[in-house]
Amino acid sequence: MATLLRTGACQKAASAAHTRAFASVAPAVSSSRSHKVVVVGGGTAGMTVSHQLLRTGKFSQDDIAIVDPAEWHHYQPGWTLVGGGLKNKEDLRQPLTKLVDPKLKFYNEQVGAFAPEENLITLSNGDKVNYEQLVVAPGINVDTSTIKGLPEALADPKSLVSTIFKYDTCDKASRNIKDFKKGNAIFTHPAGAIKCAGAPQKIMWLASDHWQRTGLYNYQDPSSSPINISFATGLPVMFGVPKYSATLEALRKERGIEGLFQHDLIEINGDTAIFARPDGADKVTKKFDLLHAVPKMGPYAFVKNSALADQAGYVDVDQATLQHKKFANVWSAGDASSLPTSKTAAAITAQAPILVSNMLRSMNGQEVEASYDGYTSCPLLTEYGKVLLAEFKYGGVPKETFGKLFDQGAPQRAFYYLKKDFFPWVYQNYMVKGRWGGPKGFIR
Ligand code: UQ1
Repeated sequence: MATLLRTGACQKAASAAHTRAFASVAPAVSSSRSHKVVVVGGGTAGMTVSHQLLRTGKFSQDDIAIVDPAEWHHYQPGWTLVGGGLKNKEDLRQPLTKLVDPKLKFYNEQVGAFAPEENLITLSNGDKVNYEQLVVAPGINVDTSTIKGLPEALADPKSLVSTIFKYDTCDKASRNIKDFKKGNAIFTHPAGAIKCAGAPQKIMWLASDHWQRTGLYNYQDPSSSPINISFATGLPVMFGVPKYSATLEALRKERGIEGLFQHDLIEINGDTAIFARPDGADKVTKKFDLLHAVPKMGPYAFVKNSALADQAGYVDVDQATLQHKKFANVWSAGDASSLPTSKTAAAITAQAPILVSNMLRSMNGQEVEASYDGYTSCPLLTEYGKVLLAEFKYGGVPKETFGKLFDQGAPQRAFYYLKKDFFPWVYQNYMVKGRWGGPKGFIR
């Protein structure tokens, strides 16, 4: 598809040159690479924002441009379901060229650099693209090389090392869990910011449930089971929100899972996992037979090294308006933003409409509104058939959609079907098209 589009563009350029040759007029210089809005990133945030902007009806053909070098758009929240053997990974991706509305200009290219003082970006092919408004939403880098030995272990088809945080290995996680009959299984969660902070343990809850159902693990008497399970997390607690953390900590104990808190995986060496401890304490080594590892994550270099970044390297936006703190025509949402909330697709359901509304207000000379409260959500699979639907805002304060109907502090069967069936469906059919507002429902 990308090739087709490029061919189309070339043909247009060729016929324009032909016309000019006849009229013997000097060619105009790149006048078309100028847009009202440029959106960097064709992931969840970039696609949702672009299509919501388009659906306001205030933009014409090519007024809005999307920049992304990727061939595929992935539904990443589904990779946990792949790891749990509940979905095929191929069903959770679509060619980006197919998803981008034809009214949008699509640059299938990487960003080289930002020049916010000049209202332009440079693509890695050297082209300059001008904008009136810029949305920066390229996501974060899930960098497997942040753990020594991890890239090699993941690439080895025979190793029982996997991660659901990568398309390439999310199905390996499922195979490893099914093939595993005996030994130490370690599931890790790194120190530092990651996307979907619940996923590292979702895969563990599913694995323990699977092993329990197949007679390889006994919740009541784990020490007599052929499999031992440990959760090694860089954090001091199971989850950042006290209400849900209490439930998850109780569940960990109920299932006899060892909790290794403030253990941050830094290296894999054969069948040994090496963990850093806080405050200069000695490293801890553990033998494993199965390892589910979660890499550290961080901003991409082209964001981190730009004038748009805060100290940590994220796009420095106001936490309530999503407007950049220095450049009033720059906006951000999603994983690349500095918004101090948990990085999820659910968060983008709340962020995107606020970004869109504030950008339009700003273009009309109106004041922006401080309306984002940090809403985010993490549907935590705790077993095959149950999900704990954590929903919260800034400060780790619960903000629950179904609190009147269900106890959201406990895993529920209905939420399992939301996570497994409804969210993937509504995402592919409505959210990427700008027509899903999360807890607020469908948009027009
Ligand atoms: C949501 O809208 C959404 O988007 C499709 C998700 O998918 C990743 C979610 O996980 C959640 C929790 C929401 C929020 C919507 C409701 C109805 C709670």
